[in-house]
Amino acid sequence: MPSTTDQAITAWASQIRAGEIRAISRAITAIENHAPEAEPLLQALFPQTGAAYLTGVTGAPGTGKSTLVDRLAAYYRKQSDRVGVIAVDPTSPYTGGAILGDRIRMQSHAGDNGIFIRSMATRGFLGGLARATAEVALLLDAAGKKQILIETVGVGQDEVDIVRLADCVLVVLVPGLGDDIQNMKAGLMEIGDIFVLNKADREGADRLEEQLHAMLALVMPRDGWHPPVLRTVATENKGIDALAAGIAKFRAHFESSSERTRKHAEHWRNRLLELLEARILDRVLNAAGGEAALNRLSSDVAERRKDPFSAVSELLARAGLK
Ligand SMILES: Nc1nc2c(ncn2[C@@H]2O[C@H](COP(=O)(O)OP(=O)(O)OP(=O)(O)O)[C@@H](O)[C@H]2O)c(=O)[nH]1
Ligand SMILES: [Mg+2]
Repeated sequence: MPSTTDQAITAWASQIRAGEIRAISRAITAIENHAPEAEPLLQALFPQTGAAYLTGVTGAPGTGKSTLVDRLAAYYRKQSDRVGVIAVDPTSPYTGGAILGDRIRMQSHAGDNGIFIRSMATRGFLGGLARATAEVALLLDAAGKKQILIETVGVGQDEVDIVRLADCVLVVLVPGLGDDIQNMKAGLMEIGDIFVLNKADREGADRLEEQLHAMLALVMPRDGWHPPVLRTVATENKGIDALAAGIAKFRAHFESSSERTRKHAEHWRNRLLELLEARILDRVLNAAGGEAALNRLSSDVAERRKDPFSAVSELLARAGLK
């Protein structure tokens, strides 16, 4: 893209702040592709961020996460909050279906400029999916979305990293599937701030709720917060108000606590380390002949002409870092 001058970035940033959908979409593509203009753009937008509340929605495939997100989004729109939705599609052979599913549901919000929905594929990401999701959340925050909902399938480390980003984490369970709660990732139990018992219209809801309470009794409350179990029937819009109230209660509980500040500082610490790593690598490899020096030193080490520690020192010295 040729238009990466300061002026172009400034103009682009103001379109994003105004909530212009095309400008936002273009920025997400830049973030996904790790394009060079993404960094100055986020830099320009950063001062306008920090007001959004991020809710992560995770759980096994097919538990009704998208339906819940859709209903919560509608709830927040009714409160006049602008909403951003990031659906991180699972790496599965059904990707077409998952994306299509989001599109179909999106239609219920068609024509509403106060909501922005984007699916991100989990395959082939440069620099990590968690990074891209964090940056897209920052972008939507700058675009004035006060509620940001992030849907992920709670399976891999990537998803857990994404969910860590959220201010409030909803873990979605359903009767039948979750009969054997012991099979549930122990990690999920620990990251859940609220447990959503969806498809409560199905048989086995009582049993699942009992099991959940038994398991939760063993989890230490964080800063006095005991994760509640809330029942929903997302398809019938049942329990959504109570769920939104639960999220608001959690938010109020932690608004004043040091936990939230600590969590944000930890997030930025990790991000700064990533950025630092990227910058240092960039300096070393982009210094004149850096790539060639790396190749030459690699052979030297492989053939025992040099030890790896002196080789790294040499690379750092070449870039003026030592
Ligand atoms: N009976 C019943 N069905 C539901 C409920 N909520 C969602 N469903 C149905 O469950 C199926 C899966 O719903 P989705 O919202 O796509 O689930 P998901 O967790 O987003 O699925 P993936 O993104 O593929 O992991 C759909 O057919 C929904 O209509 C509910 O409360 N009760
Ligand atoms: Mg889904």
